[in-house]
Order: sequence, then C-alpha cells, then structure tokens
Amino acid sequence: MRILIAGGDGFCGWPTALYLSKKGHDIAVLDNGIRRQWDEELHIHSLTPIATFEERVAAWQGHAGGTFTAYNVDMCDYDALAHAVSDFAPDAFVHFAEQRSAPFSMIDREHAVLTQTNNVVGTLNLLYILKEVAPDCHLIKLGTMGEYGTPNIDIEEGYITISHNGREDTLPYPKQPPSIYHLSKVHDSHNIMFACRAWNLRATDLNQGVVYGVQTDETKVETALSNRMDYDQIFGTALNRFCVEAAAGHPLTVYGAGGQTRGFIHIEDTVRCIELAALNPAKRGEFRVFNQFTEEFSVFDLAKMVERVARDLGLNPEIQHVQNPRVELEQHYYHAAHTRLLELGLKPHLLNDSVIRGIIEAALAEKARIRTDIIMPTVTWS
Ligand code: NAD
Ligand code: USQ
Repeated sequence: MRILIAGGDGFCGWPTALYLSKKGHDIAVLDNGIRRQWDEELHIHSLTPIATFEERVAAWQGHAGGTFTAYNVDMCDYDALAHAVSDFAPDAFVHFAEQRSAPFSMIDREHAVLTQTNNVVGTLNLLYILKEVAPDCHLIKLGTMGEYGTPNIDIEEGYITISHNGREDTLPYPKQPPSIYHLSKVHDSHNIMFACRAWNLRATDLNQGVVYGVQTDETKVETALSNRMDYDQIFGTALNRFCVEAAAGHPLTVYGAGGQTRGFIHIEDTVRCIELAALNPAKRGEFRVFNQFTEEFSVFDLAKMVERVARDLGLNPEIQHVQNPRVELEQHYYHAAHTRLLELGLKPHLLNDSVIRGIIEAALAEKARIRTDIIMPTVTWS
C-alpha cells in the first residue's frame, strides 16, 4: 500500500512509519517540526537523544522495504498539504499530526487557541483535500479515549444504542472531554463524521489510550533511528513518567488520590493497530471508531507496579500524592469496550514487570540527561 503518515516525526508516527516501511509498504512521512519547536520554547527535551527529521529519514533509507519519502509540510497550509497528497497519492492517510498534550492546551488562552486551531484546521483542510483530490483514500485519524471522559456507565466503541420515549437509535457516544486538547479531538471527530456522511469519504477514528514504552524493533536498528521519550510535566505521560522518576530518584508523581483509570497501550501495539486499520479499510461513507488500548489501570496501581519493579532493580522509589493540577474525578467507574482491533487480529503486548523494567532501564541509560526541574506540574486547570 501507499501510506502517508502525518506527524511522522513524532513519538507514535516515527515508529509507525518504520514498521510499515519494513513491511514493504511505500511510505511518506509528513511533519512540519512544530513539536521540536515547542520543546525549545518550553525548555523541555526528549530524554533519548533524537536525530533531526532529515537525518533519521536518511538513516532509514537503507532499511526501507518500499519507497520512503518525506514532506516538510504544515497541515494548516492547505496548498502545501494538497500538493503532498496529490504528489504521493496515498491509499491511506494516517493522521498523527496534532498538538497532543492536555497540559500544553491548558497553559493559557494562547496555547488553547493554538491547540484547537492547529488540530481542527489541519484536519478540516485534510478533509477538503480528500474530498477534492483523493476521495477513495482511507483516513486513519488518531483520536483519544479521553473524548469520552469518565461516565458512570460502560464506554462503547464510538456509538451507543439508546431507547428514548419508545423509540431506539444508535447514536454517537456522549463526549465529556477533560481538557481543551481533548476537546479538539471531539471537534475533529464530528467534522470527520460529517465528511463521511456528506462527501462519502471513508475514515477510521482510533480513540487511543495513553501510550507507554519507547523503542520498537525498528527504532532500535541504529541510534539515528531512536524514538523520543517524553517525561516532562507537559508532554510526559503517566507510566513513562513514573519510570523516569524512579530512575532519577524523584518521587513518583501520582496526581491526587490516583484512582484515575485510563486505557493504556504499548507503542509496539500502536504501530500494529495502524497496520490493521490500513489493511482493513472503512467502506466509502463509513465513519468507524475503534477504541485503541489494551488494558485499563488506575494511575496509583501503575505507580505501585513501578515502585515494586524499581525496588527489584535496587532503586529506592517512593510514591507522592501531588496536589492534582487537573479538574478530573479521582475515583470513578471505568469500563471501556475495546474488541474491534482484537477482532481484526491484534495480539496485545500486555504490561508486565519486564516491560516496566525495560522502560526504567531506558531511562537509567540516559540518567545524566534527566532534568528533575521539568517534572513537577505547574500548569493547572482552574
Ligand atoms: P508527538 O507530539 O510526539 O508527535 C506529533 C507530531 O505531529 C510532531 O512531530 C509534530 O511536529 C507534528 N505536527 C503537529 N502539528 C502539525 C501540523 N500542523 N503539521 C504538521 N505536523 C504537525 O505526539 P504523539 O505522542 O506521537 O501523538 C501522535 C497522535 O496520537 C496525536 O494526534 C495524539 O493526540 C494521539 N495520541 C497520542 C497518545 C500518547 O500517549 N502519546 C495517546 C492517544 C492519542
Ligand atoms: N497523571 C498522574 N501523574 C502524572 C501524570 C499524569 O497522576 O505524573 C494522571 C493524570 O492526572 C490523568 C492520567 O494520569 O488522570 C493520564 O494523564 P497523562 O498525562 O498520562 O495522559 P493524558 O493527559 O490523558 O494525555 C495522554 C496523551 C494524549 C492522549 C491521551 C490518551 O498526551 O495525547 O490523547 O493520553 S487518554 O488519556 O486516553 O485520553
């Protein structure tokens, strides 16, 4: 297949591009480098040193199974994006290219507007381009489990059947997103659903949970291919942060009570889910939704697991209940369906001690680069 991966320089996009390339697909990676710019502006960094976009693309050329090309394009630049889509003519367009941090979106009004403009306009541009240039191309869009929030009933995969006043319908599942960032994903979902209905496009919205892990088989091939590892208060996410904190001798930062339960997925499974979605495309006019995670954990339970594995490694971790910077439920019901990717053949890499040990060891290997001053949360919701 010809697969264009937007956000191909990022944490999820880069390993996905390499994995699909190794499988023999013709791949184009598209990115405008904005994430690297945000890191500089916020004085944060990837714990693992990462090559420039140009260097890592060049480093992969010798390993690629099919063609491997790059576009330095902003999703919000309609003409440049239209040119890339016409030029590459993808069968599938995988869209990772968004501002993806909830805390970033809550810094202030400017960051909220930047997040929603970047994400919603980029996706809307793409929908018009698909309509006009590539109506048969399958859009595979990264959404988020956070779109649903934490309702007191089971979460379904995109849709729920409701009986009301004696009538029944299957409708989009209610959305209660917990940040301006998560809201941008809800807006995207609505726009994509409309485009499928009105313009007969085909799309899969992948409501992904929190991703953990760092490297994949492909990013380990040489150091120039290394994937990024975020641990700061803005872009770092729960499990990876706890592992870096344990390696640094910093308290494990459980926000509030820690009963916040989320869906989690290993980066090795993220890349396989994209492959499964691409190989099994949505039908023309179909807007399908898959919940892309493999297991549910509360953040306190994750911290306990990291604490135990870190002790086995001779470290001396402690769990700290930090005042919660977010407005969110800290104890709640959580049970979300996630069968559709399993039905397509996903074989999950489940979390265990050895996976956690691997993430802590990856952090220990870069211990000298860990900056404890960027760990504690300062961005608050209220
Ligand atoms: P990332 O920040 O590492 O990568 C995103 C990439 O997109 C960056 O390289 C950035 O430069 C690029 N980008 C952003 N805006 C762009 C634009 N306008 N034009 C071109 N390129 C642009 O993020 P990630 O962790 O790889 O996340 C990728 C996607 O997956 C996001 O949409 C995110 O919402 C979703 N997701 C991530 C996680 C997670 O835990 N990391 C979980 C669920 C969903
Ligand atoms: N949390 C802690 N301690 C920390 C960091 C986070 O207790 O040090 C808690 C948060 O309060 C929250 C939960 O862990 O309750 C998850 O937070 P997170 O920062 O790990 O993840 P989140 O903000 O939800 O965002 C991440 C990605 C985002 C993606 C989302 C998937 O950054 O791109 O959309 O995970 S989901 O959570 O399913 O919406």
